Amino acid sequence: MTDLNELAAIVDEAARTGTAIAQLTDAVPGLDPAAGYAVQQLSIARRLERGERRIGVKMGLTSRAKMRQVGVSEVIWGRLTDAMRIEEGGELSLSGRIHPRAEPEIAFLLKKPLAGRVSPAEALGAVEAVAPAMEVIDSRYRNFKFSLADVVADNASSSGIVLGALRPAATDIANLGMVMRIDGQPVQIGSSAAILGHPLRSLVAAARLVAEAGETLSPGDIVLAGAATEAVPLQAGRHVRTEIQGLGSVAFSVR
Ligand code: OOG
Ligand code: MG
Repeated sequence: MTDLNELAAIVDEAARTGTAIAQLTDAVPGLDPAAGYAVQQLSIARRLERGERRIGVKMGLTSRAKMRQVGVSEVIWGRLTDAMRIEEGGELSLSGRIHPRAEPEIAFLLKKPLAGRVSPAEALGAVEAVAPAMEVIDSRYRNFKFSLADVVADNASSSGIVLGALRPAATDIANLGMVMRIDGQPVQIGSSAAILGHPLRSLVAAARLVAEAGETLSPGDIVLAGAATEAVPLQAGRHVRTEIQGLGSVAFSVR
């Protein structure tokens, strides 16, 4: 029998030290997505034991562009901790990271608990604010290659998040143009409509998926809706900025 705790220690150690590893499914071909989520939960427990604090969740593979880029076509989710926060306008260090990529995101900040099967209107009712955001993903697997169970076990490649200024929950986010630039050059252009047709659907899915894991979204939680475009590799010295129509911009520098 596979020891899920052992697998959790492997992905956690890879993330903690920034060391690439083989896909877990190479050694454990029978690892299914449910076991992958169990590994994720155990690996996050290790982070919490080290003093990190849970700050919300991130949804992943909620757009065609993302699914195509990584070759996995299933919506996934992961857990965010305070250690992943990057200050808006601040610096992201490459040290301790393997092959980080940036992607444009929309973030929800919640004011009410949310879990289970909820309507888009109920989901919106739990939102305190929305914000332009970027996520830094850094798969712990060599060459950024993984199966569904692998990426789920690896906490959906979570590595960093940066949030821009908060906007009212009533802001229309259905179809907002977004541009991500590196050193001023556009590297990705997309629309929030690429996120499951409407980013709010991603929050609806988050409520359902966390409930399946016996958890809830809580007041104060951040929920990332998932990238609308492909992610772009990062190099030292670059400035990364995303502007979202009507939401403003968010930026960081890489060192
Ligand atoms: C998995 C994480 C996907 C998103 O926004 O779609 C994700 C990956 O691409 O490595 O964060
Ligand atoms: Mg993402």
